[in-house]
Amino acid sequence: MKIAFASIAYESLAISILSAIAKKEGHSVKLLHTPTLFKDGLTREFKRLARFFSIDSEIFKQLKAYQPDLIAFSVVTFDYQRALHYAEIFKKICPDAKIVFGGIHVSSVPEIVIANEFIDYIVIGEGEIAFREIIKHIEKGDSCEPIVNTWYKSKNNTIIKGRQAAFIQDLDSLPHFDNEIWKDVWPLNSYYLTMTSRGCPYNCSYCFNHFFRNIPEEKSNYIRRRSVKHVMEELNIYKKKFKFKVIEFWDDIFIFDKKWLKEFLEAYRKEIAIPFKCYIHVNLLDEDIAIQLKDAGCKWVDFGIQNINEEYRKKYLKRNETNANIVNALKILKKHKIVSFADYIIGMPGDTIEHYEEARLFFIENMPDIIEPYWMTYHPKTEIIEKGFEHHILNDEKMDLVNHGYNPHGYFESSMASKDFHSEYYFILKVLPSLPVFLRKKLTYSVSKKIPYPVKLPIFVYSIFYLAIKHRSPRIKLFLALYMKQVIWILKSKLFSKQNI
Ligand code: B12
Ligand code: SF4
Repeated sequence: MKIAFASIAYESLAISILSAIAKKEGHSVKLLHTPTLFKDGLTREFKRLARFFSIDSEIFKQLKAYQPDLIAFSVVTFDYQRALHYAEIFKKICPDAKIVFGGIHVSSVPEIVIANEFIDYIVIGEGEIAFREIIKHIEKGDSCEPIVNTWYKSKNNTIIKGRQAAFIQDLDSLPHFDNEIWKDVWPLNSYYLTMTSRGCPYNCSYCFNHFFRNIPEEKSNYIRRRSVKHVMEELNIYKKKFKFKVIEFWDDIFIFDKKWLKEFLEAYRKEIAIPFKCYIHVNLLDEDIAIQLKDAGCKWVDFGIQNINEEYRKKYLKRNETNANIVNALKILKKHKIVSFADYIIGMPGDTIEHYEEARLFFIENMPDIIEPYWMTYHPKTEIIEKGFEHHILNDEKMDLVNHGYNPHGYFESSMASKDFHSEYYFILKVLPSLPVFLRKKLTYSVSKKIPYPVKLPIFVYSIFYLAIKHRSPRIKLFLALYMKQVIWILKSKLFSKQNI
């Protein structure tokens, strides 16, 4: 069977694993990648540049030439509307091809996604087994058998719903990610993305984990990890192939399970020894772990603070760490010279200017290397939605927009709850770590308010680049490498397709 994977903007590990499965079963696989440069959420949107670098018509031509039997999309809420746009056009180009949607957004609002007439199958929860079964189902023809973790439309347009199976317990039973599929469009020689585990031991109210963990009808462990051997095998294969310079482990919490971590980091130090970044939780970090991370090559860690007010954090965000835990983690990281990125959500329901003042003063005393403010985004089926309603930020109409993916806040757009102080504190938190110590106290809310936008913008951009260069941030390298690679690839595709006309 011929399978096309549609990707928008980013490398996706879901596509990598599904592609590996399809190839293992002998199917032919093609990536249809739309880079959407300058409207990918990584930069501000620049409409003209985005139009210039669009390769939609080339993608449509490639699709027409390939004529797949199945076209697969993996979507988060952020790109759901864009995915629908492409799926509708793809179906017109290849009316006989089946279209399948999977991913976090689909798993949170399946009834909304299946309602699109051009979508044939949707997958809820984990997709590896379902994907194999969908391929078989298409090969068989008009069977009406339910498919595990899948909803599909039968010939008379009724929706057949399969049972929600237990989570895959043995992650080693899965093949390695098929990274080859990205080699033309993603800078694999500079940045390598992977995951060693699935699930998170925590349950924050704004995160997908708390609904995703409850999807299966059967009881099964949500938190699972690949064996050290399985991960090392993958890293060794791709290290040789791509010679990447940085690895980012995207596990929700990389440092859970001390025993596994120790074994892994020892093997990693001996066999891979490439600088890496990972995600931690301050409650799990101790001196022992920091030393092991550092010895193995960990240069950067990222963790969530999200709101500095302990009571708010506990009640609204369901995060139980104390500020003392945060201070302790920052001290350990500083001592072992591991760069700390602290995530902070701006514009949460019911947050107050006093919380931000508390945060400003806290950071002046306990400064992470980089503070990453993110605008609050409500994602379907997350618990924080209740608080959005309570604080009159959300209502049924707005919730409907959220569920349909019309709330796409990238890194630079303010959220629907924005009050004027939110933008000021977004600016303050972003630039604070880049200021000389004596200036930090001076950047108060009232000072920030007086700085005009044309002055603020260069300070903001300077801070991003200054801190990125100072701490050799892997993201900025990825960003530059990605844009360079994709621009070259786009120009080549345009040239190549013109020659073919
Ligand atoms: C790595 C990562 C990124 C990376 C890479 C993104 C990518 N597209 O892979 C980067 C930094 C670019 C990123 C950016 C963003 N991210 Co992000 N990211 C993640 C993270 C940590 C891991 C994703 C991953 O690779 N998982 C591993 C794969 C194997 O799992 P999976 O995607 O769930 O796929 C499985 C199933 O869902 C299913 N499946 C998925 N797709 C398909 C398709 C088919 C056809 C089938 C059959 C099955 C199937 O099968 C897969 C295997 O079992 C997740 C959290 C998490 N733990 O999943 C957040 C997460 C996906 N990100 C999130 C968000 C909000 C964002 C941003 C919007 C942030 C922002 N403000 O800009 C952007 C959006 C970018 C985008 N368009 O994807 C949210 C999404 C919530 C939502 N409802 O949409 C998540 C869930 C985290 C959270 N807070 O809850 N992210
Ligand atoms: S710790 Fe991070 S990944 Fe885990 S539930 Fe909270 S926000 Fe989600």
